[in-house]
Amino acid sequence: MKNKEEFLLKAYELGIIKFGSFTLKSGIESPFYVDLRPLASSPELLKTLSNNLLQLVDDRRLELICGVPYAALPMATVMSLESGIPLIIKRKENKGYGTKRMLEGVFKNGQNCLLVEDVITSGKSLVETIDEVEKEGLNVTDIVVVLDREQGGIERLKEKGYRVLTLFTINEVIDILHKYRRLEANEVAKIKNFLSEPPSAPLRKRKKLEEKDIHHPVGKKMIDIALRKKSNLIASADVVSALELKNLAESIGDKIVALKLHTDIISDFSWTLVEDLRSIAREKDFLLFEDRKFADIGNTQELQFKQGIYKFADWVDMVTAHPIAGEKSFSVFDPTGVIAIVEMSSAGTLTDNYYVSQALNLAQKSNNVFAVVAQRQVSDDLLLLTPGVNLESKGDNKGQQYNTPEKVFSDYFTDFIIVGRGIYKSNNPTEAAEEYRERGWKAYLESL
Ligand code: 5BU
Repeated sequence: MKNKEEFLLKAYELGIIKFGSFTLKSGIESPFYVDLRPLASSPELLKTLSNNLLQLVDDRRLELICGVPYAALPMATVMSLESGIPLIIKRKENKGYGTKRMLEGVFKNGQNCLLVEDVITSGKSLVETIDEVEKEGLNVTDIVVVLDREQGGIERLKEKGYRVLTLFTINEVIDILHKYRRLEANEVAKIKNFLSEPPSAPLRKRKKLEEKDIHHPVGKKMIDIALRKKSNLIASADVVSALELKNLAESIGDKIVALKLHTDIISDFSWTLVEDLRSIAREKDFLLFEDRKFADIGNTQELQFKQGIYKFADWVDMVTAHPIAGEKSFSVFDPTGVIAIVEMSSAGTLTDNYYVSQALNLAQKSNNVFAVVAQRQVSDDLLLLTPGVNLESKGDNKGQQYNTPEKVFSDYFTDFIIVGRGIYKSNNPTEAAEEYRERGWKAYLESL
Protein backbone atom coordinates (compact mmCIF):
# COMPACT_ATOMS: atom_id res chain seq x y z
CA MET A 1 0.00 0.00 0.00
CA LYS A 2 1.44 3.33 -1.07
CA ASN A 3 0.77 5.31 1.97
CA LYS A 4 -0.33 2.92 4.64
CA GLU A 5 0.41 5.25 7.51
CA GLU A 6 -1.53 8.15 6.09
CA PHE A 7 -4.51 5.90 5.40
CA LEU A 8 -4.47 4.48 8.90
CA LEU A 9 -4.29 7.86 10.60
CA LYS A 10 -7.28 9.11 8.62
CA ALA A 11 -9.20 5.92 9.35
CA TYR A 12 -8.34 6.29 13.02
CA GLU A 13 -9.95 9.72 12.98
CA LEU A 14 -13.14 8.06 11.72
CA GLY A 15 -13.15 5.86 14.83
CA ILE A 16 -12.30 2.42 13.40
CA ILE A 17 -10.30 1.47 16.48
CA LYS A 18 -10.97 2.43 20.07
CA PHE A 19 -8.88 1.88 23.18
CA GLY A 20 -10.14 1.22 26.71
CA SER A 21 -11.80 -1.91 28.07
CA PHE A 22 -14.27 -3.86 25.96
CA THR A 23 -16.05 -7.14 26.57
CA LEU A 24 -15.90 -9.23 23.42
CA LYS A 25 -18.55 -11.73 22.29
CA SER A 26 -16.45 -14.52 23.84
CA GLY A 27 -16.58 -12.81 27.26
CA ILE A 28 -12.89 -11.80 27.04
CA GLU A 29 -11.94 -8.28 28.17
CA SER A 30 -9.99 -6.61 25.36
CA PRO A 31 -8.02 -3.33 25.64
CA PHE A 32 -9.10 -2.30 22.14
CA TYR A 33 -12.10 -2.61 19.87
CA VAL A 34 -12.09 -2.60 16.10
CA ASP A 35 -15.07 -1.67 13.92
CA LEU A 36 -14.43 -0.96 10.25
CA ARG A 37 -17.99 0.03 9.39
CA PRO A 38 -17.32 3.79 9.68
CA LEU A 39 -14.98 3.52 6.66
CA ALA A 40 -18.02 3.61 4.38
CA SER A 41 -18.61 7.16 5.63
CA SER A 42 -15.52 8.36 3.77
CA PRO A 43 -15.79 7.65 0.03
CA GLU A 44 -12.15 8.63 -0.39
CA LEU A 45 -10.85 6.19 2.21
CA LEU A 46 -13.20 3.43 1.10
CA LYS A 47 -11.93 3.75 -2.45
CA THR A 48 -8.26 3.77 -1.41
CA LEU A 49 -8.82 0.76 0.81
CA SER A 50 -10.72 -1.18 -1.86
CA ASN A 51 -8.02 -0.57 -4.46
CA ASN A 52 -5.37 -1.72 -2.05
CA LEU A 53 -7.31 -4.88 -1.28
CA LEU A 54 -7.57 -5.55 -5.02
CA GLN A 55 -3.83 -5.18 -5.40
CA LEU A 56 -3.28 -7.98 -2.90
CA VAL A 57 -4.75 -10.57 -5.26
CA ASP A 58 -4.15 -11.73 -8.76
CA ASP A 59 -7.50 -10.67 -10.15
CA ARG A 60 -7.12 -12.36 -13.51
CA ARG A 61 -8.40 -15.63 -12.05
CA LEU A 62 -11.28 -14.06 -10.27
CA GLU A 63 -14.80 -14.34 -11.55
CA LEU A 64 -16.76 -13.07 -8.55
CA ILE A 65 -16.32 -10.90 -5.49
CA CYS A 66 -18.26 -11.54 -2.30
CA GLY A 67 -18.23 -9.45 0.87
CA VAL A 68 -18.92 -10.95 4.29
CA PRO A 69 -21.75 -8.94 5.90
CA TYR A 70 -21.78 -6.22 7.05
CA ALA A 71 -18.54 -4.22 7.29
CA ALA A 72 -17.03 -5.74 4.13
CA LEU A 73 -20.09 -5.18 1.91
CA PRO A 74 -19.23 -1.61 0.86
CA MET A 75 -15.59 -2.62 0.32
CA ALA A 76 -16.60 -5.53 -1.91
CA THR A 77 -18.96 -3.28 -3.85
CA VAL A 78 -16.23 -0.73 -4.58
CA MET A 79 -13.78 -3.51 -5.48
CA SER A 80 -16.32 -4.80 -7.97
CA LEU A 81 -16.84 -1.35 -9.49
CA GLU A 82 -13.10 -0.66 -9.72
CA SER A 83 -12.18 -4.06 -11.20
CA GLY A 84 -15.24 -4.86 -13.28
CA ILE A 85 -15.54 -8.24 -11.50
CA PRO A 86 -19.20 -9.00 -10.69
CA LEU A 87 -20.39 -8.83 -7.12
CA ILE A 88 -22.47 -11.40 -5.27
CA ILE A 89 -24.06 -10.80 -1.89
CA LYS A 90 -24.01 -13.25 0.98
CA ARG A 91 -26.95 -13.25 3.33
CA LYS A 92 -26.63 -13.55 7.08
CA GLU A 93 -29.72 -15.74 7.28
CA ASN A 94 -31.70 -17.12 4.42
CA LYS A 95 -34.86 -15.14 4.08
CA GLY A 96 -37.18 -18.09 4.66
CA TYR A 97 -39.20 -17.67 1.45
CA GLY A 98 -38.61 -17.56 -2.28
CA THR A 99 -35.36 -19.16 -3.41
CA LYS A 100 -33.98 -19.69 0.12
CA ARG A 101 -30.47 -19.10 -1.28
CA MET A 102 -27.65 -17.85 0.90
CA LEU A 103 -26.08 -15.98 -2.05
CA GLU A 104 -27.77 -13.34 -4.15
CA GLY A 105 -26.68 -12.39 -7.65
CA VAL A 106 -25.84 -14.19 -10.88
CA PHE A 107 -23.28 -16.98 -10.65
CA LYS A 108 -22.53 -20.44 -12.01
CA ASN A 109 -21.31 -23.61 -10.41
CA GLY A 110 -17.53 -23.85 -10.22
CA GLN A 111 -16.76 -20.12 -10.53
CA ASN A 112 -13.81 -18.67 -8.61
CA CYS A 113 -14.82 -16.29 -5.88
CA LEU A 114 -12.84 -13.81 -3.81
CA LEU A 115 -14.07 -13.33 -0.25
CA VAL A 116 -13.66 -9.95 1.41
CA GLU A 117 -13.65 -9.72 5.21
CA ASP A 118 -13.01 -6.80 7.55
CA VAL A 119 -11.32 -8.44 10.53
CA ILE A 120 -10.01 -11.93 11.17
CA THR A 121 -9.57 -13.14 14.76
CA SER A 122 -9.71 -16.90 15.33
CA GLY A 123 -10.96 -17.53 11.80
CA LYS A 124 -13.91 -19.62 13.02
CA SER A 125 -16.64 -17.49 11.48
CA LEU A 126 -14.70 -17.14 8.23
CA VAL A 127 -14.50 -20.94 7.97
CA GLU A 128 -18.28 -21.10 8.38
CA THR A 129 -18.76 -18.43 5.71
CA ILE A 130 -16.47 -20.26 3.28
CA ASP A 131 -18.47 -23.45 3.86
CA GLU A 132 -21.70 -21.67 3.08
CA VAL A 133 -20.32 -20.11 -0.11
CA GLU A 134 -18.84 -23.43 -1.25
CA LYS A 135 -22.13 -25.20 -0.57
CA GLU A 136 -23.61 -22.97 -3.28
CA GLY A 137 -21.10 -24.46 -5.74
CA LEU A 138 -18.40 -21.77 -5.83
CA ASN A 139 -14.63 -22.09 -5.29
CA VAL A 140 -13.30 -19.72 -2.70
CA THR A 141 -9.86 -19.12 -4.15
CA ASP A 142 -8.60 -16.22 -2.07
CA ILE A 143 -9.65 -14.28 0.96
CA VAL A 144 -8.65 -10.67 1.55
CA VAL A 145 -8.87 -9.23 5.02
CA VAL A 146 -8.29 -5.65 6.13
CA LEU A 147 -7.05 -6.40 9.65
CA ASP A 148 -5.57 -9.52 11.22
CA ARG A 149 -6.02 -9.53 15.00
CA GLU A 150 -3.29 -12.20 15.09
CA GLN A 151 -5.21 -14.73 17.11
CA GLY A 152 -4.63 -17.80 14.99
CA GLY A 153 -7.12 -17.10 12.21
CA ILE A 154 -4.63 -17.11 9.33
CA GLU A 155 -3.16 -20.43 10.52
CA ARG A 156 -6.59 -22.00 10.89
CA LEU A 157 -7.47 -21.12 7.31
CA LYS A 158 -4.07 -22.19 5.99
CA GLU A 159 -4.60 -25.60 7.57
CA LYS A 160 -7.78 -25.86 5.56
CA GLY A 161 -5.87 -24.94 2.40
CA TYR A 162 -7.01 -21.33 1.95
CA ARG A 163 -4.79 -18.36 1.19
CA VAL A 164 -5.52 -15.29 3.25
CA LEU A 165 -4.05 -11.91 2.32
CA THR A 166 -4.16 -9.15 4.87
CA LEU A 167 -3.53 -5.43 4.66
CA PHE A 168 -2.69 -4.74 8.31
CA THR A 169 -1.82 -6.75 11.38
CA ILE A 170 -2.94 -5.38 14.72
CA ASN A 171 0.67 -5.05 15.89
CA GLU A 172 1.43 -2.94 12.84
CA VAL A 173 -1.59 -0.72 13.56
CA ILE A 174 -0.51 -0.25 17.18
CA ASP A 175 3.05 0.63 16.10
CA ILE A 176 1.89 3.22 13.58
CA LEU A 177 -0.50 4.84 16.08
CA HIS A 178 2.29 4.92 18.65
CA LYS A 179 4.73 6.45 16.16
CA TYR A 180 2.29 9.29 15.48
CA ARG A 181 1.51 9.79 19.16
CA ARG A 182 -2.05 8.55 19.01
CA LEU A 183 -1.15 6.01 21.68
CA GLU A 184 1.08 6.40 24.74
CA ALA A 185 3.84 3.92 25.57
CA ASN A 186 2.00 2.51 28.58
CA GLU A 187 -1.12 1.80 26.48
CA VAL A 188 1.02 0.16 23.82
CA ALA A 189 2.59 -2.08 26.46
CA LYS A 190 -0.82 -3.10 27.76
CA ILE A 191 -2.11 -3.93 24.30
CA LYS A 192 1.03 -5.80 23.25
CA ASN A 193 0.84 -7.79 26.44
CA PHE A 194 -2.77 -8.69 25.67
CA LEU A 195 -1.85 -9.64 22.10
CA SER A 196 1.05 -11.87 23.11
CA GLU A 197 -1.04 -13.74 25.63
CA PRO A 198 -4.73 -13.36 24.85
CA PRO A 199 -6.70 -14.55 27.88
CA SER A 200 -9.00 -17.50 27.39
CA ALA A 201 -12.73 -17.01 27.70
CA PRO A 202 -13.89 -16.85 31.33
CA LEU A 203 -15.30 -20.05 32.74
CA ARG A 204 -19.02 -20.21 32.32
CA LYS A 205 -20.87 -20.27 35.59
CA ARG A 206 -24.30 -21.29 36.71
CA LYS A 207 -26.34 -20.19 39.66
CA LYS A 208 -27.68 -22.48 42.33
CA LEU A 209 -31.43 -23.02 42.01
CA GLU A 210 -32.11 -20.95 45.13
CA GLU A 211 -30.00 -18.08 43.80
CA LYS A 212 -31.75 -17.80 40.45
CA ASP A 213 -33.74 -14.70 39.71
CA ILE A 214 -37.18 -16.34 39.66
CA HIS A 215 -40.21 -14.36 40.84
CA HIS A 216 -43.18 -16.31 39.50
CA PRO A 217 -44.85 -18.23 42.37
CA VAL A 218 -44.94 -21.49 40.39
CA GLY A 219 -41.23 -21.19 39.60
CA LYS A 220 -40.48 -20.59 43.27
CA LYS A 221 -42.56 -23.61 44.23
CA MET A 222 -40.63 -25.77 41.77
CA ILE A 223 -37.35 -24.66 43.28
CA ASP A 224 -38.59 -25.32 46.82
CA ILE A 225 -39.67 -28.83 45.93
CA ALA A 226 -36.39 -29.51 44.12
CA LEU A 227 -34.39 -28.51 47.19
CA ARG A 228 -36.62 -30.46 49.58
CA LYS A 229 -36.45 -33.63 47.51
CA LYS A 230 -32.93 -33.18 46.12
CA SER A 231 -34.43 -33.76 42.71
CA ASN A 232 -34.28 -32.05 39.31
CA LEU A 233 -36.49 -34.65 37.77
CA ILE A 234 -39.65 -34.00 35.80
CA ALA A 235 -41.24 -37.26 34.69
CA SER A 236 -43.07 -37.23 31.39
CA ALA A 237 -46.03 -39.57 31.88
CA ASP A 238 -46.87 -40.34 28.27
CA VAL A 239 -49.11 -43.30 29.09
CA VAL A 240 -52.52 -43.60 27.53
CA SER A 241 -54.87 -44.87 30.24
CA ALA A 242 -56.05 -43.36 33.51
CA LEU A 243 -55.03 -46.44 35.47
CA GLU A 244 -51.47 -46.50 34.12
CA LEU A 245 -51.17 -42.80 34.82
CA LYS A 246 -52.34 -43.10 38.42
CA ASN A 247 -50.08 -46.11 39.05
CA LEU A 248 -47.11 -44.27 37.61
CA ALA A 249 -47.83 -41.13 39.68
CA GLU A 250 -48.09 -43.26 42.83
CA SER A 251 -44.91 -45.19 42.17
CA ILE A 252 -42.58 -42.32 41.20
CA GLY A 253 -44.26 -39.35 42.93
CA ASP A 254 -41.70 -39.21 45.74
CA LYS A 255 -38.79 -38.74 43.33
CA ILE A 256 -40.08 -36.00 41.09
CA VAL A 257 -40.64 -32.25 41.10
CA ALA A 258 -43.38 -32.33 38.49
CA LEU A 259 -45.41 -34.83 36.53
CA LYS A 260 -45.62 -33.80 32.90
CA LEU A 261 -48.81 -34.79 31.12
CA HIS A 262 -50.22 -34.92 27.62
CA THR A 263 -53.81 -35.09 28.80
CA ASP A 264 -55.16 -35.45 25.26
CA ILE A 265 -53.52 -38.88 24.84
CA ILE A 266 -55.45 -40.43 27.73
CA SER A 267 -58.22 -42.54 26.27
CA ASP A 268 -60.41 -42.61 29.38
CA PHE A 269 -59.94 -39.10 30.73
CA SER A 270 -62.37 -38.21 33.54
CA TRP A 271 -62.71 -35.73 36.38
CA THR A 272 -62.12 -38.59 38.79
CA LEU A 273 -58.68 -38.96 37.25
CA VAL A 274 -58.03 -35.26 37.81
CA GLU A 275 -59.14 -35.55 41.45
CA ASP A 276 -56.90 -38.59 41.95
CA LEU A 277 -53.88 -36.89 40.33
CA ARG A 278 -54.37 -33.82 42.47
CA SER A 279 -54.51 -35.80 45.64
CA ILE A 280 -51.41 -37.87 44.74
CA ALA A 281 -49.59 -34.64 43.82
CA ARG A 282 -50.49 -33.12 47.19
CA GLU A 283 -49.49 -36.18 49.11
CA LYS A 284 -46.21 -36.78 47.25
CA ASP A 285 -45.32 -33.11 46.85
CA PHE A 286 -45.05 -32.54 43.10
CA LEU A 287 -46.61 -30.17 40.56
CA LEU A 288 -48.89 -30.98 37.63
CA PHE A 289 -47.45 -29.88 34.32
CA GLU A 290 -49.56 -29.98 31.14
CA ASP A 291 -47.33 -30.12 28.06
CA ARG A 292 -50.09 -28.79 25.78
CA LYS A 293 -47.75 -26.65 23.62
CA PHE A 294 -50.30 -23.93 22.91
CA ALA A 295 -49.49 -22.11 19.68
CA ASP A 296 -52.37 -19.84 18.74
CA ILE A 297 -53.53 -16.27 19.19
CA GLY A 298 -54.29 -15.30 22.77
CA ASN A 299 -58.08 -15.55 22.45
CA THR A 300 -58.06 -19.09 21.06
CA GLN A 301 -55.45 -20.22 23.57
CA GLU A 302 -57.61 -18.85 26.36
CA LEU A 303 -60.57 -20.90 25.14
CA GLN A 304 -58.39 -24.01 24.77
CA PHE A 305 -56.99 -23.46 28.25
CA LYS A 306 -60.18 -22.63 30.14
CA GLN A 307 -62.96 -24.36 28.17
CA GLY A 308 -63.36 -27.64 26.28
CA ILE A 309 -63.28 -30.98 28.06
CA TYR A 310 -60.03 -30.56 29.97
CA LYS A 311 -60.41 -27.11 31.55
CA PHE A 312 -56.68 -27.01 32.32
CA ALA A 313 -56.99 -23.64 34.02
CA ASP A 314 -58.84 -25.34 36.90
CA TRP A 315 -56.22 -27.89 37.83
CA VAL A 316 -52.71 -27.65 36.32
CA ASP A 317 -49.83 -25.70 37.87
CA MET A 318 -48.01 -24.99 34.62
CA VAL A 319 -48.34 -25.33 30.85
CA THR A 320 -46.05 -25.17 27.84
CA ALA A 321 -46.69 -22.67 25.05
CA HIS A 322 -44.88 -21.70 21.87
CA PRO A 323 -43.86 -18.02 21.69
CA ILE A 324 -44.76 -18.02 18.00
CA ALA A 325 -47.86 -15.83 18.47
CA GLY A 326 -46.08 -13.12 20.46
CA GLU A 327 -45.79 -12.06 24.08
CA LYS A 328 -49.42 -11.10 24.66
CA SER A 329 -50.60 -14.59 23.81
CA PHE A 330 -49.00 -15.73 27.11
CA SER A 331 -51.04 -13.39 29.30
CA VAL A 332 -54.21 -15.50 29.02
CA PHE A 333 -52.70 -18.24 31.23
CA ASP A 334 -52.34 -16.05 34.29
CA PRO A 335 -51.88 -17.11 37.15
CA THR A 336 -50.79 -20.53 35.82
CA GLY A 337 -47.06 -20.63 35.14
CA VAL A 338 -45.93 -20.71 31.52
CA ILE A 339 -42.98 -22.60 30.12
CA ALA A 340 -42.02 -21.17 26.75
CA ILE A 341 -40.74 -23.62 24.17
CA VAL A 342 -37.68 -21.98 22.81
CA GLU A 343 -35.76 -24.87 21.28
CA MET A 344 -36.95 -28.41 20.65
CA SER A 345 -34.96 -31.59 21.15
CA SER A 346 -35.86 -33.30 17.89
CA ALA A 347 -33.68 -33.62 14.79
CA GLY A 348 -34.28 -30.97 12.13
CA THR A 349 -36.29 -28.70 14.42
CA LEU A 350 -36.95 -25.28 12.92
CA THR A 351 -35.99 -23.54 16.15
CA ASP A 352 -32.70 -22.19 14.75
CA ASN A 353 -30.42 -19.66 16.45
CA TYR A 354 -32.42 -16.70 15.21
CA TYR A 355 -35.69 -18.13 16.50
CA VAL A 356 -34.12 -19.13 19.81
CA SER A 357 -32.72 -15.66 20.49
CA GLN A 358 -36.02 -13.96 19.63
CA ALA A 359 -37.99 -16.49 21.67
CA LEU A 360 -35.70 -16.00 24.68
CA ASN A 361 -36.15 -12.23 24.53
CA LEU A 362 -39.88 -12.67 24.49
CA ALA A 363 -39.83 -15.19 27.37
CA GLN A 364 -37.76 -12.79 29.46
CA LYS A 365 -40.19 -9.95 28.87
CA SER A 366 -43.31 -11.90 29.81
CA ASN A 367 -44.41 -11.91 33.46
CA ASN A 368 -46.20 -15.22 32.96
CA VAL A 369 -43.16 -17.15 31.78
CA PHE A 370 -40.80 -18.48 34.43
CA ALA A 371 -39.11 -21.26 32.48
CA VAL A 372 -38.13 -22.33 28.99
CA VAL A 373 -37.54 -25.60 27.21
CA ALA A 374 -34.20 -25.43 25.42
CA GLN A 375 -31.04 -27.32 24.60
CA ARG A 376 -28.59 -24.58 25.61
CA GLN A 377 -27.70 -22.37 28.57
CA VAL A 378 -30.14 -19.52 29.23
CA SER A 379 -30.00 -16.47 31.49
CA ASP A 380 -30.46 -16.64 35.27
CA ASP A 381 -33.94 -15.13 35.25
CA LEU A 382 -35.40 -18.24 33.61
CA LEU A 383 -35.47 -21.86 34.67
CA LEU A 384 -34.19 -24.22 32.00
CA LEU A 385 -36.03 -27.48 31.38
CA THR A 386 -34.43 -30.00 29.06
CA PRO A 387 -36.25 -32.95 27.48
CA GLY A 388 -34.53 -35.56 25.35
CA VAL A 389 -32.82 -37.21 28.31
CA ASN A 390 -32.25 -40.96 28.40
CA LEU A 391 -29.51 -43.13 29.84
CA GLU A 392 -29.75 -45.91 27.33
CA SER A 393 -30.98 -44.75 23.98
CA LYS A 394 -29.49 -42.36 21.42
CA GLY A 395 -32.93 -41.58 19.97
CA ASP A 396 -36.02 -43.14 18.44
CA ASN A 397 -36.82 -43.45 14.76
CA LYS A 398 -39.20 -40.48 14.91
CA GLY A 399 -36.66 -37.71 15.39
CA GLN A 400 -36.15 -37.62 19.15
CA GLN A 401 -32.49 -37.10 20.14
CA TYR A 402 -31.18 -38.03 23.59
CA ASN A 403 -28.47 -36.82 25.93
CA THR A 404 -27.43 -38.18 29.32
CA PRO A 405 -28.27 -36.22 32.50
CA GLU A 406 -24.53 -35.54 32.96
CA LYS A 407 -24.26 -33.94 29.53
CA VAL A 408 -27.23 -31.58 29.92
CA PHE A 409 -26.09 -30.36 33.34
CA SER A 410 -22.46 -29.86 32.35
CA ASP A 411 -23.03 -28.44 28.85
CA TYR A 412 -26.33 -26.55 29.11
CA PHE A 413 -26.47 -25.87 32.86
CA THR A 414 -30.01 -27.12 32.80
CA ASP A 415 -32.16 -26.81 35.92
CA PHE A 416 -34.59 -29.67 35.34
CA ILE A 417 -34.44 -32.78 33.19
CA ILE A 418 -37.55 -34.19 31.54
CA VAL A 419 -37.54 -37.97 31.21
CA GLY A 420 -40.33 -39.95 29.57
CA ARG A 421 -39.65 -43.40 28.16
CA GLY A 422 -36.49 -43.76 30.25
CA ILE A 423 -38.85 -44.12 33.23
CA TYR A 424 -42.33 -45.23 32.22
CA LYS A 425 -41.07 -47.83 29.73
CA SER A 426 -38.55 -49.32 32.12
CA ASN A 427 -39.25 -52.64 33.87
CA ASN A 428 -39.22 -50.91 37.20
CA PRO A 429 -40.27 -47.26 36.93
CA THR A 430 -39.68 -46.60 40.64
CA GLU A 431 -36.06 -47.71 40.42
CA ALA A 432 -35.55 -45.93 37.12
CA ALA A 433 -36.95 -42.67 38.55
CA GLU A 434 -34.64 -43.01 41.55
CA GLU A 435 -31.66 -43.52 39.23
CA TYR A 436 -32.53 -40.42 37.15
CA ARG A 437 -33.14 -38.41 40.32
CA GLU A 438 -29.84 -39.44 41.84
CA ARG A 439 -27.73 -39.01 38.71
CA GLY A 440 -29.47 -35.76 37.83
CA TRP A 441 -28.97 -34.25 41.29
CA LYS A 442 -25.33 -35.35 41.39
CA ALA A 443 -24.69 -33.88 37.93
CA TYR A 444 -26.42 -30.67 39.03
CA LEU A 445 -24.22 -30.35 42.13
CA GLU A 446 -21.13 -31.01 40.02
CA SER A 447 -22.12 -28.28 37.57
CA LEU A 448 -22.11 -25.62 40.30
P1 5BU B 1 -39.12 -39.19 25.98
O1 5BU B 1 -39.89 -40.46 26.06
O2 5BU B 1 -38.13 -38.99 27.13
O3 5BU B 1 -38.48 -39.03 24.63
O4 5BU B 1 -40.24 -38.07 26.15
C1 5BU B 1 -39.95 -36.70 26.06
C2 5BU B 1 -41.18 -35.88 26.38
O5 5BU B 1 -40.83 -34.51 26.32
C3 5BU B 1 -42.34 -36.08 25.44
O6 5BU B 1 -43.53 -35.95 26.18
C4 5BU B 1 -42.23 -34.92 24.47
O7 5BU B 1 -43.51 -34.50 24.01
C5 5BU B 1 -41.60 -33.85 25.31
N1 5BU B 1 -40.73 -32.93 24.55
C6 5BU B 1 -39.60 -33.35 23.88
O8 5BU B 1 -39.24 -34.52 23.89
N2 5BU B 1 -38.84 -32.44 23.21
C7 5BU B 1 -39.16 -31.14 23.15
O9 5BU B 1 -38.42 -30.35 22.56
C8 5BU B 1 -40.33 -30.72 23.86
C9 5BU B 1 -41.07 -31.63 24.54
BR1 5BU B 1 -40.79 -28.96 23.83
